Amino acid sequence: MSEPAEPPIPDGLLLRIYRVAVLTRAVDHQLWLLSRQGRAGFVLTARGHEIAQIASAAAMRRGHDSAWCYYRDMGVGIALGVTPYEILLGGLARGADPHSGGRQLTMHLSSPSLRIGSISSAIAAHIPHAVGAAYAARVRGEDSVAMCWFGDGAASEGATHEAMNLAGVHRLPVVFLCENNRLAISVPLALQMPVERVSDRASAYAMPGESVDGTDAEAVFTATRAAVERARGGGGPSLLELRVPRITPHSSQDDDAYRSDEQRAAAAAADPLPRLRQTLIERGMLAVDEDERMVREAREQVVADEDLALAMPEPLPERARRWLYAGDPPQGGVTLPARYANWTGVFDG
Ligand SMILES: Cc1ncc(C[n+]2csc(CCOP(=O)(O)OP(=O)(O)O)c2C)c(N)n1
Ligand SMILES: [Mg+2]
Repeated sequence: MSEPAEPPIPDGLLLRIYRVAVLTRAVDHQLWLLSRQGRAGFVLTARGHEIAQIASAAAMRRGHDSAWCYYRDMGVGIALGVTPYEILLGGLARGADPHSGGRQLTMHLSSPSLRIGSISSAIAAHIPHAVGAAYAARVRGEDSVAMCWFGDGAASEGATHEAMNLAGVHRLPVVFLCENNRLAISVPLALQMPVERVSDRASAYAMPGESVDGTDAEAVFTATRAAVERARGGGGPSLLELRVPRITPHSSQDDDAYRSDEQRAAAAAADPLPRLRQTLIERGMLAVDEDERMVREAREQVVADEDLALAMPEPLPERARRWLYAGDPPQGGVTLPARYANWTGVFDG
């Protein structure tokens, strides 16, 4: 019997992924400028990881499945509906930042309404949380899937193995997505693990493992969709490795001196955005002038958001200890600029 045919990629999805990637890149660019101006304190961005993040997030059910991200997952956040304005409020440490009230580093999202779990600065700490969410879905009889993104460095942490082991034992509905850029700050992959592929580890937890080119939007979406469907249908967890370049230094506080010029150039040459742009142009899904307009509009949108965010007050000192304990309600909701009235990220047809 032949394998059932893979369902086609929904119409227009690649273009929506690209649009969100362009916007993510515009936020990324602006945050680096703000850090160089001394306005944003500590900046970590997604450059090079965007397509892997957005195309995988596009395979989940927004607001139904839960998302467990790490600090580099700006593309996941924007794909799920976090606005650039909110990311800038956080990056500029403004009191109105809905995710942490301006008391966290950039990209430490936390959104109950979007079902995005609180991002942890301690790497891999969120991986057991994702497995807990999957267990909770099982107990409650829900068909939601827990999506968990992390880096290759996080894959070397003990919590990762414990979490994957538990997910494998109970066949929980969780998809593990390792964004493998082969660096943990300055430590190369070969000093973190004795295997070449993070996905090789899947068999130890009795789950399918697949290594995917994380710069290929179609490959990422298709592999993630299969893993999400497997999880939702009771088939248990999966481990996907998304191979990506890290185009920037680890953070704004890092001089990247541990890489050679050739290594940095190779990372820049693997940029997934020009690749997807070229695919869309070749298939007649995007015209060059439309692309230029999209890039310009994204920049304008982000600069306008930056102006608004800069005008917002810093957090009140007397709120410094708030939100630390249960029963301490979050600061009031953020007022979004009108342009975000119908904003739903990559799911916006
Ligand atoms: C438990 C813990 N150990 C060390 C650190 C310091 N640290 C911050 S990011 C990072 C590297 C993580 O690398 P990886 O998981 O590959 O993610 P990437 O930044 O490459 O996307 C380290 C070691 C930390 N935050 N938490
Ligand atoms: Mg890494």
